[in-house]
Amino acid sequence: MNFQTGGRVVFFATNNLNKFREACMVMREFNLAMGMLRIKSLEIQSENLEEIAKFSVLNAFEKCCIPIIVEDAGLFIEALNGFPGPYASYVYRTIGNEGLLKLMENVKLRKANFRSVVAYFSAELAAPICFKGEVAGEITEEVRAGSSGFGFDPIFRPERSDKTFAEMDIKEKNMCSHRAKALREFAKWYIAHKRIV
Ligand code: ITT
Repeated sequence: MNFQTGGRVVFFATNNLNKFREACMVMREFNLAMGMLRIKSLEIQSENLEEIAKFSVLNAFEKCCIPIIVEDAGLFIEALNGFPGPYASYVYRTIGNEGLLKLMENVKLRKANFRSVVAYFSAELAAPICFKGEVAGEITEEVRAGSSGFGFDPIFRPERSDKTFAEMDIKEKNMCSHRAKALREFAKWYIAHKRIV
């Protein structure tokens, strides 16, 4: 692979193709391209998404030695005191959407939010830099899968929308998603920092 890209290609260490597709579309808004690096970066257990993302990006950088981002997301459900939070991946794999809906049976307060932290690291930096995004919404009463999305998308309906994330296409999800917001903050910083347009 040729890494002489003049900084116009941002490399994203992830194994999640859905996250990568969403990120590519956001980067295009800024005239940046994105490359996917399927590096299995270590994830620490922590209640803090920023801590997890910082650790992961340093670990990814050690493996690839090029400027790199990682993104860590969590779903925080108010009535469950923030569960599953940063443990979203494990909870999705174990009890899944149906299991979460079961935990929410007869629960009237269905407020939840998705949070995202993008962490960037390159050799020029002393420490990773983080960018955050958040979207408020609620957990639906049933799975509303639509034709798009992944993970908890079929049970999360963002505020001011009739649709779940899974009922939206990527463009629509990116208009309000936690990930798109964090990535836009990153892209603005990156362009200013790299002095590219
Ligand atoms: P990486 O390789 O990038 O770490 P991952 O799938 O492990 O991919 P995260 O740790 O960020 O990604 O997210 C954990 C899980 O949370 C993810 O597997 C989904 O089940 C869920 N999730 C994250 N972002 C989501 C989103 O935008 N919509 C729905 N579910 C999401």
